[in-house]
Amino acid sequence: MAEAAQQLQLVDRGGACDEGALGEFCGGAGRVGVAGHAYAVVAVMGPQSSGKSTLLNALYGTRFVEMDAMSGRGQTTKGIWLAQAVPAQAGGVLPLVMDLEGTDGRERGEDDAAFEAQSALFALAAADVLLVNMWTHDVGREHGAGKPLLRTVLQAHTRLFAPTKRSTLLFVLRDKTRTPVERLEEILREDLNAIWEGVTKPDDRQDAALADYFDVRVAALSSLEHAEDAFRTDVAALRAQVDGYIADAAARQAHVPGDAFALSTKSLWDQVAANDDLNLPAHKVMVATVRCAEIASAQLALLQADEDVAAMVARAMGANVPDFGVVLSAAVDAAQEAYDEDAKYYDAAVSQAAREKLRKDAFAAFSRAHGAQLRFAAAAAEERLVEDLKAVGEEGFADAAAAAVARCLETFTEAAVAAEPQGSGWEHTEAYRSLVDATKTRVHAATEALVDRATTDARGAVREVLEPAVAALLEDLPDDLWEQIREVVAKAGVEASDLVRSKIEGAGVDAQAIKKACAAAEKHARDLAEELVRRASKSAAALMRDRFSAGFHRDERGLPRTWGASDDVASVAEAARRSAAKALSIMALLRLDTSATSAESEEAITRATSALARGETGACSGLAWKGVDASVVLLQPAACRQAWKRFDSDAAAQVSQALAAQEARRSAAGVPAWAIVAMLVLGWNELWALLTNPLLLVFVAVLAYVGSKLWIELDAQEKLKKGLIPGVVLLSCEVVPALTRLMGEWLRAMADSAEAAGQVDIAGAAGKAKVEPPVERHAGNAESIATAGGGGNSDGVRRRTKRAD
Ligand SMILES: Nc1nc2c(ncn2[C@@H]2O[C@H](COP(=O)(O)OP(=O)(O)O)[C@@H](O)[C@H]2O)c(=O)[nH]1
Ligand SMILES: [Mg+2]
Repeated sequence: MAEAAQQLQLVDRGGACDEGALGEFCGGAGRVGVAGHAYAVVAVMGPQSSGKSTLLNALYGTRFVEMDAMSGRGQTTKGIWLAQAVPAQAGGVLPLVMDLEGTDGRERGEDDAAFEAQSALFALAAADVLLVNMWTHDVGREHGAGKPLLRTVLQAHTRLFAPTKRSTLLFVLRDKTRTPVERLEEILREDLNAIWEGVTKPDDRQDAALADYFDVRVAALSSLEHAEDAFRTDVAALRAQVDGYIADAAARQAHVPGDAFALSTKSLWDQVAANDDLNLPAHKVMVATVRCAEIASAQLALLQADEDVAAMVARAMGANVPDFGVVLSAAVDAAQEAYDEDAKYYDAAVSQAAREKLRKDAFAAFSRAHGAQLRFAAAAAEERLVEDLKAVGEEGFADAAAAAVARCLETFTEAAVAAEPQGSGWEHTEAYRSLVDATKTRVHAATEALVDRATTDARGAVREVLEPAVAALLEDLPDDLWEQIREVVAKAGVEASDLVRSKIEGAGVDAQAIKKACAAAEKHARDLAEELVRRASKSAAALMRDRFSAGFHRDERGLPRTWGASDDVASVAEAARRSAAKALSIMALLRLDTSATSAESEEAITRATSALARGETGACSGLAWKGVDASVVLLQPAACRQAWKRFDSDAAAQVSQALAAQEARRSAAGVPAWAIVAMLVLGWNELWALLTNPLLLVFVAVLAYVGSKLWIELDAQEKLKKGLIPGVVLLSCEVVPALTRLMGEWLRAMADSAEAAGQVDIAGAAGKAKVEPPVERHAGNAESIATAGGGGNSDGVRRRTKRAD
């Protein structure tokens, strides 16, 4: 066995163990670090210079330092040495050989006894096969190096608390004698048993036999010095024997896996050096725990560094990845498998725990991506719901919406489950709950949209019906306007409500919502009417004007009026103004609800508008109508006054025009043409006499003027229409008073003009004004009516009425 072997000073003489060097020793291809359980530790202990190093070197081809035979005996191996030997056959169990500083060293002091005990304990704990190297002649001798050595071994053993492994104690008797090995073995066993009896044992193991813990074997070697060939032959046989033991040990997997050898060995020595009792099972668990965790974290790091996985996770952060769960699960499974491969030699319970932790940690490392996947899944499901809801019609909306929601949740659940590999510990309850809330909101919104559509349609229908109806009523402005508007509004409201109901009832909208939508449609009819009326109230003046015109320019039968000379323009105008005032009172307040106004407030409004008609503006001087809610006021007093003013100036102009037309008619009414012709034919002589006599001419002219005035004053043409005789009778009765009146007026006029001599005659612009009294002129002046206000105006009309009478 001359192959080279790597070796290392595991523990130096100072008792220090270099972990780094040990790690290096174990690492690399073909080293113990990758050997799994296919290695075994063979340690040797024995008296100083008993040929231990020589034996190991011979057995394993190691190069432990031997004492030079020529320079005499002395300590050569310092501390504890470790070498990796070459297996007996390729792929065989790897022997790790440990050479210990010998016992009974004469060159070491008291402290060395402690070191010896520690190294014995260490060797016992670490080795699968412990070679005890003795001189054959020491066997059975009381004072040789044999007994203390045995005691050391067995005492060390008592410090191994409840060891579970059976070690092989192989006694190698050097420089064998003629005494048969069997005999030597017998003596050795006797000695061992005697020492074992004296060893203090744990309470629960008082009856334990030596054989329970050790496989005791004995081998004897020829002397290297005296029979080298025989020595080599014996060594070869011994090697084969030891190879058998270490193969058994490896098969039993009695020690930690090779990758934990450094950790375990270093930890063992540290405990031994600290003089702690060794608990090998606990030590094994510790080593397994550390190593399994290391293996797991190495696999986790590999998983996270995996480019495919990283790319998939990056995609998963930005979009829905359908095979997220599958890919991740496969990756984690692979990591776990790799872990299993590395951790298979370790304590099963420890390994399993670390395995589960690896799975959990692995998934935890991707939990953000999982969260993103859940969000994407929820968003996609919600998007689908929105599309589905859009496609749902009014009929059976509720059922279709419920089905769409179910589909949405199902889609999400499927995606969520797919993104949740077994053992990930991931779940989607929270996301599901949020999605349920979101679906509720979506369905609610869709229902509202449906109701909105129905309401909008109903509104359109209401407007179509209501607008022309109300407009027509406002145009007519009947006295029972409000009653009629209320009727129209109620009808339109019911129609709208029916329309809404018919549209959403089949949708499965709840009764409460239907009721609300119907009420809204009805309210809309009312609001629309209010809007129309409010808008109309802004042109109250125009409404009054129309109403005035209707009364003033048309008679009771609705025919256009022509103003005859005897028509009472003033009283017709007054009646029309009263009617206009009534229109104003109608338009002043909103009476869509019967309870909107009280009898008192109605009366107050009527009083105020009537007063306006009479030309009294004081009744409309307040800021607001007393006892009337502001919400039902269309025209406050000031607005009424203003509207009335605007109307009044228009009305006055109309009255003025009518008066002017009447006046014109009076002027145009002269002697009929036939009379003139008759006069010309019949009275030619008289005419000639008249033309030739100036006095007679003046008299006739005056008579003609007076006659024409009387003709007009008496409205002779009209009276003659009743028949010649009755007409003449009527005229004859009125001639004298009319003449008297005319004479009076002329005289008064003459007196006034004498008084105002030198003053500018305002009425002078009109030639006919010279014969009209100033009062009449004033009343007939449209401009003055318009600017003088209601009082002056009505006064003028009254005076004119008097005159007409
Ligand atoms: N008589 C005899 N001497 C040996 C034998 N093996 C080794 N030696 C000698 O014993 C001395 C000490 O050997 P060494 O291996 O250094 O002993 P260690 O201190 O126990 O490691 C050396 O000089 C060896 O030549 C042997 O089998 N018989
Ligand atoms: Mg040595």
